[in-house]
Amino acid sequence: MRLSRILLVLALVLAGGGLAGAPSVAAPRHRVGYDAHSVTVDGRRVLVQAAEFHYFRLPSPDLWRDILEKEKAAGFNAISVYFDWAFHSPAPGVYDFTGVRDVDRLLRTAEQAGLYVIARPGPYINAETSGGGFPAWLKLVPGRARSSAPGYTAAYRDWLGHLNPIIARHQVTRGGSVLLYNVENEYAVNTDAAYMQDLQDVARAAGIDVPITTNLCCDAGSWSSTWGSGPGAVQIPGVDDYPQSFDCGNAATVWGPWGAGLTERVRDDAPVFAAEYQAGAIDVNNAGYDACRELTGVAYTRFFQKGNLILSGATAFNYYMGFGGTNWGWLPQPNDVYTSYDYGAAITEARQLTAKYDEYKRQGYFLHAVAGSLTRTDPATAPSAAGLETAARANPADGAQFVLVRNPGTADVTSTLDWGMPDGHYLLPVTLTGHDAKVLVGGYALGGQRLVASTSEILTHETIGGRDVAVLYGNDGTPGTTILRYAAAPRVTVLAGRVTSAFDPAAGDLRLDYRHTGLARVLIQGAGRRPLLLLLGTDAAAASFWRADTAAGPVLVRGTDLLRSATAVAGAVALRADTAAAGPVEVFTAASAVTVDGDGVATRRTTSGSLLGHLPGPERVTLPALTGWRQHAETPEAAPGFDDSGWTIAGKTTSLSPFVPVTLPVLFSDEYGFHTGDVWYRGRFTATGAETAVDLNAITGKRGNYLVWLNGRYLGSAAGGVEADSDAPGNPRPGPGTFPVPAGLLDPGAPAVLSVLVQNMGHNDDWTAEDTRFRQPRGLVGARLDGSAAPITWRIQGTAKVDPVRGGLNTGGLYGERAGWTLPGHPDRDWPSATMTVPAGVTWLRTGFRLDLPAGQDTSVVLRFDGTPPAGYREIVYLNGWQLGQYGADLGPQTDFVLPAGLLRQAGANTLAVAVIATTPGTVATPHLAVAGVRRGGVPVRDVP
Ligand code: IPT
Repeated sequence: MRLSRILLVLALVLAGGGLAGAPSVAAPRHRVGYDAHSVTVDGRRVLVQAAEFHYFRLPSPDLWRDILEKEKAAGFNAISVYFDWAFHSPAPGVYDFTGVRDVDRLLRTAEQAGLYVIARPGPYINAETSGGGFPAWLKLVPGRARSSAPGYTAAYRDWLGHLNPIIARHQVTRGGSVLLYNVENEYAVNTDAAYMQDLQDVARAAGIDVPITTNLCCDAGSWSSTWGSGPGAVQIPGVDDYPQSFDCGNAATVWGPWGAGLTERVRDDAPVFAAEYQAGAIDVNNAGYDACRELTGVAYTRFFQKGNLILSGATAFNYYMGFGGTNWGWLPQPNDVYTSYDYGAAITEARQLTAKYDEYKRQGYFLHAVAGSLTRTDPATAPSAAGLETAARANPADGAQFVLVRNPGTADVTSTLDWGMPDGHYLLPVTLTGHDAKVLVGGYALGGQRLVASTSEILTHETIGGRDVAVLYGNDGTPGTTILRYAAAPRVTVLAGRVTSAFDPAAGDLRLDYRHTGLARVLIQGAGRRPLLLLLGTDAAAASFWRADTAAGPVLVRGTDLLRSATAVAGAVALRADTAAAGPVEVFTAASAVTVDGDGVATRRTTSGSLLGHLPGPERVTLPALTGWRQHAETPEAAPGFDDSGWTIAGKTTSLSPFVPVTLPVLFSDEYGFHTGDVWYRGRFTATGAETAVDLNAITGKRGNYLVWLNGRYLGSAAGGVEADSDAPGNPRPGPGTFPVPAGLLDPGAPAVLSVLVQNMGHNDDWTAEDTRFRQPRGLVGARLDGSAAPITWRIQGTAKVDPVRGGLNTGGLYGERAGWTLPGHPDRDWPSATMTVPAGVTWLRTGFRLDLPAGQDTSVVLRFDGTPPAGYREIVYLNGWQLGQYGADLGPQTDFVLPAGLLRQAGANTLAVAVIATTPGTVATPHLAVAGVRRGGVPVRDVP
């Protein structure tokens, strides 16, 4: 390691707030177990509520904390994390776990946020990442991938040998937060039990002692009966389920085409685990991620996710994705995704919270509140309600009932719930809008109260300052009934809203009837129970609450746009919270004073016993215009005289790829160690003058193309071959291009040079565990001259060297990339002012801008192209050297490219570089900066070195 690198690593370690990897000495160790009903920690049942998060899709480690705090604030108690082998390993034996790859820091951040972790190290992860997480160099390792073949085994053992010790020291059993360890991913097609067993043996040998799980594809029977027992079987099998499909283009009408979304039980001795439950979608038909968010929106979230919990009895789930992030650099697998991996998730790529987030919070708080009962239930007799579907589960020990009521149709249904339970038999009016679902609770110990039944759903209940505070909710305008039991008539004071109450002394039932409008407040006192403040609101009112725990008990907060944490400090409660606008804040707390982000808040006590104050909003943000663009022509490789003597000779005649080259030599770029981004070829031959055309074949992956020059003359471009071409015997010549040779261009007997720029859009995944798919080559796979048999000798050039900070997936082999034109320090003062008019080939644009964004607030900035993406060229965008986006009509619908704080210097100078790759001459679009969201608060974000 060079000294500068050592110093850099040291700086990163110190910036991370501690010595990477040092186990925290005082951390308590815990026991993780499980039975047929749930996972347990120290014998206590845990309802695992996980959101999937990919650190490798958010290249700014301080922002990991932002997202994890947002997941926690929605009620999730866990994240599920893939570890992307390719992201850490640019070459065999080379592993990087520093900077944006510092997974030790990620796991520490999860611990600090109070989130369990489901660790998913693959080796295969799918996840729409290039190679499905396999580093492209694995294409050159003999032995079928995802099997116990020796070459593959040695490779993945090396990966896990680096990663497992980091995961191991962060296990719950050692005071960390890794709760489960997931081997492989949807190992559905191959059936190599020895491989599955070895992954587990390797993990155990590295000290992994938490339960091992795997995510089965689609339904429990998809591999073989040995999933339940026998070699390769895991302790807690999980099942993936995507009931809404990925048809974002038809979001308005799609409803469960891929099944009812019920997680199957795989083993009788393990809990039902929804290992990946759909919470968004990849945008396979370029509809845009807002359409994917609609496809998997609030109605879906209520109907399917609530339904699954009660119908399947799952007590562990992982919503895929909680936050999708960005396929920066050459991270994406080319067939299904583009730069954005927003996924239509509840938290957008620009880190903004959506209506779906509100729904997660309503469900997440509920599950948090009732977990003690809901983690040990059996199916129970369901109440009936005409026109509605019902199902129920009950806890045999405490008798609590959880009743699913859902409306399978699209029209509103008003019905009567005929509900028999230990506390009595009730007929209760219910109204459900189309496709809505509720989980109602009866016979339940709600804090110090007895909840007989309610047709409102529980958001949460807390014991705060010696009284219970419960928040119940229902759709705006619908009726609600809540029945509580008392030995004698309690004192009922309606503090706000219209609520009628009646006490039935025979049953001991206090019945409250109301309509859900705004937020009604009822104080119930006496009758031998501690006081209860009942807050009855609409869905929107429920979503306005935030909860957090402190050492002095929980707090509830209304009026902020996020509550990141709460701490009890000497009679006060210190909140970390975000606001989108100035406005009132209400805090339900035992404390007598409130601070927000360190500032005292003047408050007064309300009749509800809460503290009411006022919070400021964020400052207005103005972003600079992007001006002063400079332009530089590129593509010197097209010129016949270009010096390629330093390039690699491409002369191999054999390859490990099952793909048979159309012509020899083998020109597959991976064979020569060029795995990422654009690759140049230069072929030399002696002209005869009889050449009529150049015939090429190239495989780029979907959305790729290649550009061809002969003796410096641009001949045109063609689309590269795609994934399907690897296993189609009837299509032995993928990505064909025939380029007529212009008359007079070649002199008989003279040397001629063919220059070809081939885009490698990323590597196919290996979902089907077939080498044909994963080992499909990239680059030229055939080259012939029509009219001449003259041999062509080739040289190849790709990425010049791995960027020590940004990693092996950041840049490809464009001249500007090899020469550092992407980097902030590159001297571009001599570049002429941009005309924005470009010839076919590669042209670079650069500009700089300064930001001085207000401190103490979170400004999410995007680079925005106006109008629809253009045909004929694509733009690769680099911010301060980091490749953050690819824009163009044939790449997808994306027009906004997130510039994450940390990579974006929020106070200082920034450099934008854009590589324009044009297949035809034209005028290019220039982007501008735009704000995707502003909040007062946020987390401190330091510049990524
Ligand atoms: C499931 C994969 O396990 C996950 O990695 C990701 O690719 C997801 O799909 C789609 O985004 S596979 C399932 C859809 C069959």
